[in-house]
Amino acid sequence: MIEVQNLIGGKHITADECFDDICPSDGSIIASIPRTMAVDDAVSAAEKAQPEWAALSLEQRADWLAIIADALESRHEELAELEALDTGKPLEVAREVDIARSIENFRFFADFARTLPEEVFEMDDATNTVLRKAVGVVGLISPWNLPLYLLTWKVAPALLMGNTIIAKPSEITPLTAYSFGQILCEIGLPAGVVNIVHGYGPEVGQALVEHRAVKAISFTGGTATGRMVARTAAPMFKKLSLELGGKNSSIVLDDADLDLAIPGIARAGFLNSGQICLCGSRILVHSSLYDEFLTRFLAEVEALELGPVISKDHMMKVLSYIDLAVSEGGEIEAGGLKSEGDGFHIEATVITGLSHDSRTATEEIFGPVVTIHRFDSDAEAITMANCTDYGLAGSVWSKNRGEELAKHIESGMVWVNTWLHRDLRVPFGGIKDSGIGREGGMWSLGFFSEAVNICVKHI
Ligand code: TXE
Repeated sequence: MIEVQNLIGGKHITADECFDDICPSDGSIIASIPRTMAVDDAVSAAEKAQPEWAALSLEQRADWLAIIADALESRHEELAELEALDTGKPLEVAREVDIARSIENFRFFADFARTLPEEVFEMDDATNTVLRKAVGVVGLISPWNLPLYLLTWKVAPALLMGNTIIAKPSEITPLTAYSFGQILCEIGLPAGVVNIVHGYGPEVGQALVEHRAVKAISFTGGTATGRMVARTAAPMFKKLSLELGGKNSSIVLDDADLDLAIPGIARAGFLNSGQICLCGSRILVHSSLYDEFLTRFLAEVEALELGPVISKDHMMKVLSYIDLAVSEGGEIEAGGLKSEGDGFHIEATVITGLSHDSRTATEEIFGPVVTIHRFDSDAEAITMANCTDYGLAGSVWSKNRGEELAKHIESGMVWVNTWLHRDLRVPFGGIKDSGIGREGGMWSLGFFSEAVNICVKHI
C-alpha cells in the first residue's frame, strides 16, 4: 500500500487525514491520499522559491528540463507500471503513450527554448524589445485520464518561463504525480519550485484557484468543473487556460480509404477506453459506404482489448448513457454491458439508429461508446459535425477532400486521414464549451509568461 504525500518546499509531508485510492482493474485499495489543506504552505514555498528560479537564464531552466526528462526516462518502466495500476489502462498504453509523452514534454520544451528568436521590432527612431517575464506562482490542475502526461504538459512550459508551481493532480490517480515529486527531489530541483498538493477538487483545487498569490490557473478536466474554476478565477483577473471536454466527430467521406479509416476510427473511438477528450465518439459515414463500414468496423471493434474505465461512479455514468441511447431509439450493434469480473470494465459499445442531435450523440460520455450516423452530402456532414456544444477536435477520412472539409469543422483541431498525430509546436485546445486558450509550443510559453515591451528612443 502506497502512502501518497504532499510535496511542499522540497519535503514530502505525512498527512493527518487520508482517503483511499482505488484500483479500477479490481476495485482494491492501492494507496492512501492526503486530505490535508496544504495550499497555503505550498503557496508560501512557491513564493519563496520564485525569485531565484526566475533569475536563472532561459538556457539554465532548459537544462533543468533536460535533466528532468533524463530522470523520468531512467524510471520509464516503473512509472508506466504505476500509471497502469492507478488508471487500469494496459501497461503497453501507459508505457508507449503516457510515460513516453511525459518524457517528451520536458525534452520538447528544453529543445524548443533553444530555438526561440529574439523579439525585436525596429522603428525609425526607436527599438522595441519584447521580454517574456514569469507570471509568478501558478496553479496546475490536471485530470485522471492521462495523469502524468497532462500534468507534465503544463509543468514543463511553466518551469521554463520562470514560474514556480503548485500542482493539483486528480484525486483519482495520484500515484505518478507522487513519484514525479520524489524524482524531482532526488535530482535536486531547488526546493519550492514544484509543490504538489493532493486531495479532493472542491477542497484543495478550489483553495488553489481562490488563492490571491496564485497568478495563473491552467486547468484540464470536465466542462462543468471548468465553469466553476472560471467563476472563481475570472473576477480575480488571473490568467486562465481551460482545456475541457469534447464530443468529436470522425467523418468518413465517400472517397475514403476504408483500409485506413476503419482501424484509425476504431483507435480514435476506443483508445484509453474512450477516456480521452480527443476521442472520436460520433462517427459520421457517407451513405454509399455505410453498410460496408459498419460490417468491417464491428469486426475491428470485436478484436479490441480494452482496460476498465476509471471508477465505479464513472462506470455507472457510462452505463446510464447506454440506457439513454436505447430509450432514444438506438440499436446496440456491439457491447452495451459491464464485462464479467471485478473492476470497472465496460464492453466496447457501438450504437446506430440515433439522430445525430440526440443526447447520446451530442453529450460527452467519456467511455468506450460510439454512435454511428449516415449522411448524404459534405454539407450535411458539416452540419452534423457542428451540432454539439463542444468544439475540441475531429477527424476527416477522404482521399481528396479532407482538408477542404476540415476548414468547416467548428473545433480547435482537425486531423485528416489520421488521429492523435501531434507536433508539439502546434496549438492544442478547443472552442465553444471545450475551453479557452491553447497549449503547445509558443502558445504554452505565452500563457506562462507576461510579455513586456521595452521601447528605447534612439538619442
Ligand atoms: O473531472 P474534474 P472528473 C471530463 C469527462 C469526465 C468529467 C468529469 O467527461 O466524466 O470530465 O471528470 C479538480 N476547483 N473529463 O470528475 O472533476 C479535480 O480534483 C478546482 C475531461 O475527474 O473536472 C481534478 O484534479 N479544481 C478531461 C481536476 O479538477 C477542481 C479529462 C479535473 O477533475 C474542482 C477528465 C474545483 N471546484 C475528465 N473540482 C479532458 N478534457 O481531458 C474538481 N477539481
